[in-house]
Amino acid sequence: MANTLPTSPLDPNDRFAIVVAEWNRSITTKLLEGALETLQAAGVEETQIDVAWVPGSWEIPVVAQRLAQTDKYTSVICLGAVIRGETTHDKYLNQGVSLALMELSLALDLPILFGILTCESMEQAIHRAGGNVGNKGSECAESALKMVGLLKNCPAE
Ligand code: RBF
Repeated sequence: MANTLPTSPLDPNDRFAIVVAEWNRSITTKLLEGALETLQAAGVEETQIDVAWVPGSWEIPVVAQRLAQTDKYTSVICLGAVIRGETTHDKYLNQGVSLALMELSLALDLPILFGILTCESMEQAIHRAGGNVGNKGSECAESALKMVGLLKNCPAE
């Protein structure tokens, strides 16, 4: 029988940082609300959560990196909404930010969650920020909780 690595329960010392972009604030506020509700429903106290607002999604990685490097947080949740415009700006934003966050997560061995919507339209974003496709901020927080619990049982080395 294969051995399934267990998931540890939350610890009062677990701390969560949320980095959220102001750009498309009507969407990102909902993503943040979803993330906060999910963390708190799982038993995370407000005092265990720090939120940092950045101007746009492009600025998320540097702040996520700064927070992740402190060793103060068990997870960093990144929230933003990139919506395609008339130019290819969104492509560079999405590629740059997604790659930076993945590299950061691997380099620091920390769950850094990618909760940045990459939408074709505002309508798509509304659906994913508490609309008929759920709340991706909330789903991102659920993933953070699972990763925090699992990594405690993944052998290091
Ligand atoms: N930031 C976002 O988080 N979502 C966007 O959809 C978005 N679109 C942008 C479109 C243009 C043309 C520009 C110049 C910036 C946009 N930004 C967006 C802001 C970006 O993340 C960053 O804050 C600025 O480029 C300053 O570095």
